Amino acid sequence: EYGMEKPKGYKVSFHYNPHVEYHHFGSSHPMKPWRLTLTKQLVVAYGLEYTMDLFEPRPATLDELAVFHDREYLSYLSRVTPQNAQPEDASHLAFGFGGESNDCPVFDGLWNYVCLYSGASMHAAHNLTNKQSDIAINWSGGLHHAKKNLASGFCYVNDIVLAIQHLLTQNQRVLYIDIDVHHGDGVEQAFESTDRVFTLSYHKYGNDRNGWPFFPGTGNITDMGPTDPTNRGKGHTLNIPLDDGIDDEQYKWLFKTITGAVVDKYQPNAIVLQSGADSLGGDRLGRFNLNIKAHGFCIETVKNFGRPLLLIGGGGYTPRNVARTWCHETAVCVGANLHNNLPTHLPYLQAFQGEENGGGILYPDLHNTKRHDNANSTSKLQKLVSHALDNLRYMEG
Ligand code: TV1
Ligand code: CA
Ligand code: ZN
Repeated sequence: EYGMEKPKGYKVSFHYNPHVEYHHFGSSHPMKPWRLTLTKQLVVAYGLEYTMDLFEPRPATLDELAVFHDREYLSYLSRVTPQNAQPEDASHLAFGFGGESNDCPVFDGLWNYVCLYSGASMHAAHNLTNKQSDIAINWSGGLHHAKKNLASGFCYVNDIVLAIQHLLTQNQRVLYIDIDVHHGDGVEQAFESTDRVFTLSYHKYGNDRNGWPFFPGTGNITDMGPTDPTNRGKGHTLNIPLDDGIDDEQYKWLFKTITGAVVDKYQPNAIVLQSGADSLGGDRLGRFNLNIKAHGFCIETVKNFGRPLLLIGGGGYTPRNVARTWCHETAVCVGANLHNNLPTHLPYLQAFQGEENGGGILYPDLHNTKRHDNANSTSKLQKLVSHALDNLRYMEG
């Protein structure tokens, strides 16, 4: 109990197909797959590749994606190209492509891109079920908004749902935790009617001063999934709505308290952790004020529960800080400490030089890069925690 024993060494695997990097959503689109290039470069430069098993997974097949998604949707997704797309077409819009926001554009190689990131999450899940790994990592996945017949919020195929479905073949109970700044609505919805998956999402919730909800607009504390007592999924959804500017100490306390209570009560056989890096301070789309080590504290906390862990990426729109965070979290998994000075043999070191904040270092102070005043008072957070713990009582039965 008090740290007399040697810390357990975990077997960690890294699942990554470098072809994902070559895909572009469009120059003005905030989702930049090249943040994955930067992440891999940092991981290699720090020598972390020698501490894990590396895999280059093949793309998923249409049949594999059809375990969750509708075939009509997949058939459209697999055929649509920038050349043949009919932006005004009713099914194009109904499947979530294009539209006014253009959150989900049709770009060259789209089908290949979705098969690559999904294949990596499924391969990682396989490694956990054959017990080849204790922790399996796929930074290219985590696309939590996709629905079975709908692209939404930069997500076309829900690799998380597919990975959890695989884990359910060998595990009675899977816990899903989501620290992306956005609500993990697609995963929540996919498993709303089962007690074999518990979904827990921390996110920004609420309207801006013009009355627009923060995307996707769902996930209030009272949003607990089905309320019908005959529904097996009742009480197996927990949402933690947060306000702008939450800081390291608040988030760490909240995360430890609530996640700890969920694990105690639910006793999951495996955990899936979506580690969206848009909850960092200074993110282009996010509103929180977290530093890299506070974000990494969540990964460390979950690792210490000692259950098979699938760690996946997600959002993150300030590419260098995304790479820093996911490199740090890879190190957390293998139990390594990284030097704050970036390795001098880093091929992309130039990319990390001369930044306004944090040039040449791994752990810049992100608090002041883009100020969001902290609208989370201690008393509001205390009420939120007691409401959350109260919600857990609906789980039984
Ligand atoms: C094209 C070009 C698309 C520039 C989208 C920001 C863009 C956004 C763009 C954008 C943008 C959103 C909405 C509005 C709903 C729409 C990976 C009423 C500068 C997991 C997805 C956020 C987050 C979607 C994904 C959101 C994830 N924000 N520039 N779009 N309509 N969409 O608000 O959870 O991180 O912003
Ligand atoms: Ca979230
Ligand atoms: Zn997000």
